[in-house]
Amino acid sequence: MSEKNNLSSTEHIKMKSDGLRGTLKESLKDEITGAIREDDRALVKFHGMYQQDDRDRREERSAKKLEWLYSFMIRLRIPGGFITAEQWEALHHIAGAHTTGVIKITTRQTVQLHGILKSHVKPTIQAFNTAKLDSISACGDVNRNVICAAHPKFSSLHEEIFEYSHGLSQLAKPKTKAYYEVWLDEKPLADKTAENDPLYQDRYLPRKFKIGIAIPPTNDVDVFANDCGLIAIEEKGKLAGFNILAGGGMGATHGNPATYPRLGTVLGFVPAGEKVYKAVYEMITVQRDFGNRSDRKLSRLKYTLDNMGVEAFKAELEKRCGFTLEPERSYQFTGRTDFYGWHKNHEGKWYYTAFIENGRVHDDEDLPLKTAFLEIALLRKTNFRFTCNQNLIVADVNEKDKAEIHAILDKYGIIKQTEQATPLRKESISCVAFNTCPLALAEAQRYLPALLSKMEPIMHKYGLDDDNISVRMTGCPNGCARPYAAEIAFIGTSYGFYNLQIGGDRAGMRLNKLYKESLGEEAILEELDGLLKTYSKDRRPEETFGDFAMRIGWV
Ligand code: SRM
Ligand code: SF4
Repeated sequence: MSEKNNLSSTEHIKMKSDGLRGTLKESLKDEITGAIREDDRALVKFHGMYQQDDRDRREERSAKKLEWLYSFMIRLRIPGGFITAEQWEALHHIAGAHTTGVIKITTRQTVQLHGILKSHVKPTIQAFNTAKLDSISACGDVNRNVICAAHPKFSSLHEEIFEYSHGLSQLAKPKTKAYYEVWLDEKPLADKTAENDPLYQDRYLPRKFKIGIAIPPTNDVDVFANDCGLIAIEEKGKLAGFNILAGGGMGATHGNPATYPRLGTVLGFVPAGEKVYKAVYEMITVQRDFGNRSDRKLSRLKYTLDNMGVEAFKAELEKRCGFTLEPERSYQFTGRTDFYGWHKNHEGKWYYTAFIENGRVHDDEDLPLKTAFLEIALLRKTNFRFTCNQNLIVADVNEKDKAEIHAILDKYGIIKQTEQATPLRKESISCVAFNTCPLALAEAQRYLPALLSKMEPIMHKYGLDDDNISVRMTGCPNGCARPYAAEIAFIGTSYGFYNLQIGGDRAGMRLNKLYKESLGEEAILEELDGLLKTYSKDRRPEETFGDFAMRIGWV
């Protein structure tokens, strides 16, 4: 069992938190500061929020002897990334009233709102609650937003796996009613035994836990990057069950070789139904009981799995499940790209996937995305789905309404933007980084678009305009844009400098490797020019950049 001595400070905060309540109510009332008490900063994450500050303004504030400009980021729990038109409308107005105004679609199929001042946090949560949206356990040492293949074009399997994403999210939702008391002013329960939580007990998990569900041949969820991944297996047109994998995770720390990104290991097959829930639940309990609780850098499931060994981990899981996993069934992934543009599903409903660069939905002078999607939402003829590539699907459109929706998308330039963005850009992802992420060492979403504009002429020069090489950028090695699973990755080392990693495959089944350390823009472009030139000349037919990089031995 895990180390009981030498628990990390977060473990103590959790244990004495009175079911994640801490002193949050008192912290919120304190008008002297825009921040909350230190212990509450750890607890508020379990409620889906992070205390942040505007990093662009730190120096100026410090010079004026003012405290940093604190605000909060709220991340919603939206399993499977589905919301209704009514909910989109609410999200639009909440973003306008309390936040920077940007609706940020994340790499885990949900949204974040930034820049919420302390006094606005409660009204924001209450407004979300009215719209039947919540942020419970969107962050913290618990199971996070459960992601699943985004596009309903995959026939009835999609509907079923979407149900699993909801079921699993519910199964692993903490039992504490703290969220309802602190943010929604509900009265404490007279009988606290309803809060007894057999899954999380009083210490919750050693670290965050992530579940993703993919439907081959598309790996749009990057299933191997999750602590627990489920790969849907279709047999005779039906969902037979899932290959279950464990131990995916991207986070690493520069200069700490004990930390590393890892792709999940397939443990076996579980038939559809109750056994799937049991297997996932017990995987969480194994991590709860065996995960490292003293060093948070080494506490994710991937380290638990590697410390125990895959066979011992599997044996423990099977013992707790009371059944053995069947041998893994065959599957094949071919890519991770979203299905841009219009596509019809098996029921004749239409779906439009709009390219949203870095997931930032806002009103740009040339591209008023928020205005456009609000206009669509107000028609009440669609739903909306978020993708793990940070894009937005206008969903469930009837044939008779398609022309009307298309006209709105066209009027606001979304069709043009989605059709005309290069495949390189449409395949790219970056994390948030500056100005809100406290861990950022370098820019990401504010810089990648400009870097791509400099890469595109190089791609053009070598006849690679149609090549959708996957490019991912993060402002630090934590891996929020899953960069280690990209063909080309830029991982921030310090302001303006990035490690250049190459050699991932297109389906997210192989990690890339470090090619050159800490390059500035000029050096990056010079390196890429050389690499892309050789790739364009010497690659085999159909060979992708990542495969070529590995074959030729660049890394
Ligand atoms: Fe992440 C921490 C943003 C997906 C690995 N991530 C953070 C924080 C909260 C910084 C912090 O701890 O204070 C970032 C907030 C930035 C901001 O200002 O908004 C942040 N992560 C994001 C998002 C918004 C990136 C994006 O641009 O889309 C993604 C939100 C996902 C969601 O909706 O839940 C996001 N983060 C990921 C992913 C990708 C995934 O899950 O598929 C990963 C890699 C997979 C994994 O977990 O290993 C990821 N985030 C991390 C880590 C490294 C964890 C580790 O095991 O070492 C951290 C740092 C930490 O937890 O200490 C982190
Ligand atoms: Fe912040 Fe690093 Fe995650 Fe980017 S990868 S959002 S810089 S923690």
